[in-house]
Amino acid sequence: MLQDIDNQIYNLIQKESKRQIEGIELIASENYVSKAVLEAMGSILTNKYSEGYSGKRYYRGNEYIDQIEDIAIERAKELFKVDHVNVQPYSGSPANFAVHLAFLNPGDKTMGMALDAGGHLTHGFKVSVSGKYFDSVSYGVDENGYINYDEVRKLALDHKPKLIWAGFSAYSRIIDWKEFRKIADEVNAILVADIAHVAGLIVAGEYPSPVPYADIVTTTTHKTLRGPRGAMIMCRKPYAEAIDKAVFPGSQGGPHNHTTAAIAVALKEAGTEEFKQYSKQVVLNAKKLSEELIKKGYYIVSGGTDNHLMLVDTIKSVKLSGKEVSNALEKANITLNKNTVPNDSRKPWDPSGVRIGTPAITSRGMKESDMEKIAYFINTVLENIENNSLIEKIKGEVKDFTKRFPVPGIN
Ligand code: DSN
Repeated sequence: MLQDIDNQIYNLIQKESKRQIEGIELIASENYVSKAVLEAMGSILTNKYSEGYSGKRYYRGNEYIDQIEDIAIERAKELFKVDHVNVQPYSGSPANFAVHLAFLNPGDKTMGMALDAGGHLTHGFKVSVSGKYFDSVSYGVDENGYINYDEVRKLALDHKPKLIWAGFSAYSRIIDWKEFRKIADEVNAILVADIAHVAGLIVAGEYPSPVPYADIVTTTTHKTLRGPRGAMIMCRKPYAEAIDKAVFPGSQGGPHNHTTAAIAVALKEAGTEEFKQYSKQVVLNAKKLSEELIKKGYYIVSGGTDNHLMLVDTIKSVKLSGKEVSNALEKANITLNKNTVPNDSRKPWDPSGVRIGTPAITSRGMKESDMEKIAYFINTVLENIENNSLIEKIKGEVKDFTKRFPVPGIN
């Protein structure tokens, strides 16, 4: 047993488990997986090498791995209604890199949402390979925090990118996938939708699907989809070969078969009525939490949310940076991440806001009335940021509060 062989690591896992139980997890990209997903993830499938694809492997002994990968692919095809799925990307960033590799040569143009507007590093940010090896152009959001499709169109027409990315890490509104399709057609670009954040909501019908409009759809599997840390690339048939080649051998080696099996399990769970209800509640909770924070005088970018997350401009709200806010809340067992806000004058390491998400707390069974309590905890800590004994008292209240909500996969 791990406890006997490596007590040091065992103890740290126990401590992390306690931290997950006793805290309020508001990081918008995190979630708690089921025991079934954990079991597949921690299985002997990690022992096997399987470079290649089902029926076309470079190593022998892949009879069962092929079946597992086929099941994961079929489940994803059915849930997302797509022609082709690659379930091998190790995570979101390698998946997005593979898309660039599939269609662009170094120096070619790629276009995505700016990081400070809510986009992702891998959509062309200058320190990522997507911005270093490719010529990247970024679009932002308007003064109300919404994507301005006229600006996107103008940039596309001016720069003629080969790839246009639609998708985000910190945008709380609905994306007009159809409008992106029109823009991509006007400049003959390939449209890539990155649905990492909202994949689970899409499956449950709580967020519009880009599948009718996008050529390629990438997603991680561990956020609202509530699976293991991994990713998938879905695409229309004509792009399938280029995508598969870009993943293997283009940018990866052997697939992580234990992850593939856990993705298959998560996709099965995502097809259930329980998951639909869960996803509905994720959005209801996010709306309620943003309303409660607004009532307390907080400034939410774009004035609210249509999905599972919101961005709070903490400088405007409480005259504290995102770093100060996230550090203070952590002392009270409330975890979230500092985040840039649109047109941020501060740097990502110490930006003007924080991002808040409801997928993890909803997996613990929290409902709208619990959002009132969470807004109260957040506000009390931030109004008393110098008062360590009060923050310690709130930490105690947070621990008591979380006892009512078991963590899937743990207790
Ligand atoms: N780190 C993920 C997030 O928090 O949104 C994206 O890569």
